[in-house]
Amino acid sequence: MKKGKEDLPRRDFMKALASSAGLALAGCGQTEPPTYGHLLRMGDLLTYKAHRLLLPEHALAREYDYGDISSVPAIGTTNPADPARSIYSAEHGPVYEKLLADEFADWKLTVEGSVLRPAAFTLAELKRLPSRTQITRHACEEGWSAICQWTGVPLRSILEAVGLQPGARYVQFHAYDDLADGIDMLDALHPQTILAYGMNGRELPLGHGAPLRLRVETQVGYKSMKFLRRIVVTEHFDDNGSQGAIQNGWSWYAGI
Ligand SMILES: Nc1nc2c(c(=O)[nH]1)N[C@H]1C(S)=C(S)[C@@H](COP(=O)(O)O)O[C@H]1N2
Ligand SMILES: [Mo]
Repeated sequence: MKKGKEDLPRRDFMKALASSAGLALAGCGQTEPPTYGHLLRMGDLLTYKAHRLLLPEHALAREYDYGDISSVPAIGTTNPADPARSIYSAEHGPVYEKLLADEFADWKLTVEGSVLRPAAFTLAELKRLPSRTQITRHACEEGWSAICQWTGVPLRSILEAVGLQPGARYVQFHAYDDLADGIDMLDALHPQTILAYGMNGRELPLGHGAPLRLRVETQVGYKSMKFLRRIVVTEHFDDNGSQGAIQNGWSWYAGI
């Protein structure tokens, strides 16, 4: 029997669809975001492309007034030194415990990868850089939201300080509970994307990611990584293997 269009197996059709969207289905690792080779992630890709197409490059998330500030629960990891937590790193947990005991005097944020001048910043160094304070709504993927004031250094300033290599396209964040996740360069250079060390006018509390957390105001809650230890700039999309936040079934791109 001649193979007509109708006979094209569904799998082949989906493959054709995927490759027409410019995706490599076979093999993982270096596929384009945010499907990383999974057919079921096609919806994520549509959201990503639609946002990138329709929204002005650096459209600002809404900022609120002091009076709007609400209480905010501490969610997920609230102390990376606690082995009883569901996410705990036997390697980084004990390191965090020591840093916490010394009030982060020896803490440093490493910034490396596709950069011209890899560096490590102390908290004092970060606080000496020009800061940004913003009152924004944190929207958790689980359905709650809260309004909070964040103070920190724009990620853009750090990337400018270390200098991006020409092929740099993604920024990956590594935390003390061993979670890892990334964002693209557009979100990384967004003026409201900050590395926050202050919350509601005080030092960032332990449960909320001390001493430094990411705030990505253009995406939902889990993209704002707490307890930062390392930033890696990459040329290719990276799902961060078993440490990747997307292994929980979350979307890599969760724009709002
Ligand atoms: N390192 C790390 N970052 C994290 C998490 C986590 O468990 N570990 N939880 C995420 C989720 S799901 C949310 S909603 C926010 C919660 O931030 P909060 O505890 O300040 O409310 O942090 C995000 N960042
Ligand atoms: Mo969340």
